[in-house]
Amino acid sequence: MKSMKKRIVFIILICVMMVAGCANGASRKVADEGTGETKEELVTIGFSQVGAESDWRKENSESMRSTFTRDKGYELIFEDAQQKQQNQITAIRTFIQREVDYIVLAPVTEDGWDTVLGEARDAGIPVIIVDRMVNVDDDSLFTCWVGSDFKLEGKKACAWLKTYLERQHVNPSDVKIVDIQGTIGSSAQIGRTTGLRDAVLENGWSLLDAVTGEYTQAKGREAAARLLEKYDDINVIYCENDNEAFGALEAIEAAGKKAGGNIRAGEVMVISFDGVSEQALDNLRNGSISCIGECNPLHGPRVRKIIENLERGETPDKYEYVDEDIFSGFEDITEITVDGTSYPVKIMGK
Ligand code: GZL
Repeated sequence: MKSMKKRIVFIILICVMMVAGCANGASRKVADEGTGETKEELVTIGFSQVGAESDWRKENSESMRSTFTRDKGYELIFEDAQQKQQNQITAIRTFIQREVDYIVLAPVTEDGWDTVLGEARDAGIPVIIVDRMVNVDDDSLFTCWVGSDFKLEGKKACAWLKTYLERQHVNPSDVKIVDIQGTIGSSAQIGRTTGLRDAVLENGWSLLDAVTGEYTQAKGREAAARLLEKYDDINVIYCENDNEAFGALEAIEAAGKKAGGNIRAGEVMVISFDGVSEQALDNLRNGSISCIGECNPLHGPRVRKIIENLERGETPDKYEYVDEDIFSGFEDITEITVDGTSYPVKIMGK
């Protein structure tokens, strides 16, 4: 009787565990090598993160950490590369040695990944690219990518700028722009820079100079100060993320100028990207930053959906683009058009 009772209890336990496991949407049931009994195993994810250079990055890291928790059936191994590609390559090799179930890579720049992604493929470990893109000869080196259309972000911000300048009757030949770029060679920098350069050519604006701010406030301030010293006719500073814009605002004030939209009165307009912090949204409300192209950092749930698909043996989309808005504090521009498509502008109330 006893053994029968034990067997019934055992079967009930397995059923409970399987139901609980399904509810989690992760963890795997595996046979214990010793006893042969079924046991739960967490899905292990090795995540190589760029660093902690910006508010966006911190939000992105938090999104990944709060999504891949043990109670949801995951073990997350988080490696911060401090913005160095070699650290990411080392982290990926460590993940391979630890035989993780998935590798998630947020690549600092686009080039230089073919060899290490080949090692991950040879080890049979799926690689999900998140945020920025990798530039590889063979796209079977990664399973899929999820992130932003950075060139569209740049186009939207420049479409807003064009609309604004026309409303203010500013002559295109009087528009003198400097570009504080992101990390050179990163997809976000390449896309936002290209969006600006195309708009400069299309609209007859002047792009006086471009200098990297490495997506940080300190470097953004240094770059803006140098440019304001070098050129006395700058009236638009295009910052490739909010932290650079915060630095540029400090430099504008230190140069005895005023940040704002009234270019004809000598104000310096600041354009930016991300829109993830209250500080950025407050700058929109007080007009010191005129427009922000949204860049959404909340990739944790998106990556989890991809992994759950893969766990079920399904094939995710190779490329998944995130829909994003554009923000401003100037109430009279409520939509912009890019390549024939209209996009609403989210007005940040005072
Ligand atoms: C964009 C992301 C960029 C952000 C910056 O998806 O890669 O890197 O715009 C961040 O804030 O540092």
